[in-house]
Amino acid sequence: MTFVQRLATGAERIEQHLAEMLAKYGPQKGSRLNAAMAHALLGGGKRFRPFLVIESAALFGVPIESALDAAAAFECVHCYSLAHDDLPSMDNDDLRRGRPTVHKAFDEWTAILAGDALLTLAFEIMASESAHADPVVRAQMVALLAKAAGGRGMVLGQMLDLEAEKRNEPARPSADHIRHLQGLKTGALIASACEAGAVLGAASSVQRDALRTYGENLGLAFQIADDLLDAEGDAATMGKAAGKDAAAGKATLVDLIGIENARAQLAEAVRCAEAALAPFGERASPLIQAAHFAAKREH
Ligand code: GRG
Repeated sequence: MTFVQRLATGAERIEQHLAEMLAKYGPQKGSRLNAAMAHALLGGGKRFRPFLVIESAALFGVPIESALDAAAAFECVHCYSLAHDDLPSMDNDDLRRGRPTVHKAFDEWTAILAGDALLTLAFEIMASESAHADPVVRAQMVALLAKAAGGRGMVLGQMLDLEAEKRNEPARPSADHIRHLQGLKTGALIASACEAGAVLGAASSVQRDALRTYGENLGLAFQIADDLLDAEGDAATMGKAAGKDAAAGKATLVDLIGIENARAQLAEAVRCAEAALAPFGERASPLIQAAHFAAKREH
């Protein structure tokens, strides 16, 4: 099975589980809130973060069935963040995953509430007995997800990003500042998804740190690849259709360090991601392929 097939097979499985979780813990079927949450959560997306939870856990012999709840919880947080990121007051996007964004398909207040409900759904799933038999492990997973998503993680990254875009603060962002905000906005959830697999698998602290290091470098590669795609798209169209960040007047890492340096940093991030997995040998092959996949970002 190729990596893309493996990712797609996992995505089908997670899609089914997400639908089950929404039916089990979500608002009444047929209600407007349920429909908006389903719109945000189901029918699209690579399901990359769930894949990372499942494959990281598999390194420690955890079967996919035992990792599905944790994987779904990460995807709920991701989908909430996309629904809110797309709002008129944030990125103001009309399309997501080839379909109207939640506020376009419904309205703004429904999109806000659907996002809120997806965020809390994530924690209900993670705290449920089926997420892990041991309540201590469940509490660790809840804490890991909260830290990644919250005011010292993804939300802070979004805050710094919007401060840069809408308030021009800082006036001259450094490459380090951009890396820091991207590490929080995109990287925190990706790195924690990898670490969550280790927690599910009762990994040693050394193994857990290795998965975290892998995930941090993977997140970095994911984001640099996205910036490069944006920049190379601009170059290819000679500025006729500027990438979203450029159009928003946002400085990207590529603006500050140039395409060649960004490519070099991307290669280095993939190399560090691979190196972190060396102790796991051949078994880490799906995760190594995931790093190369993220670095391509043609998807
Ligand atoms: C609103 C609190 C809050 C946070 C927003 C949405 C977000 C945090 C970050 C994503 C911003 C963004 C568009 C970054 C570019 C790369 C990226 C993370 C794309 C979306 O993730 P994918 O490619 O999407 O995994 P799918 O649809 O496959 O799930």
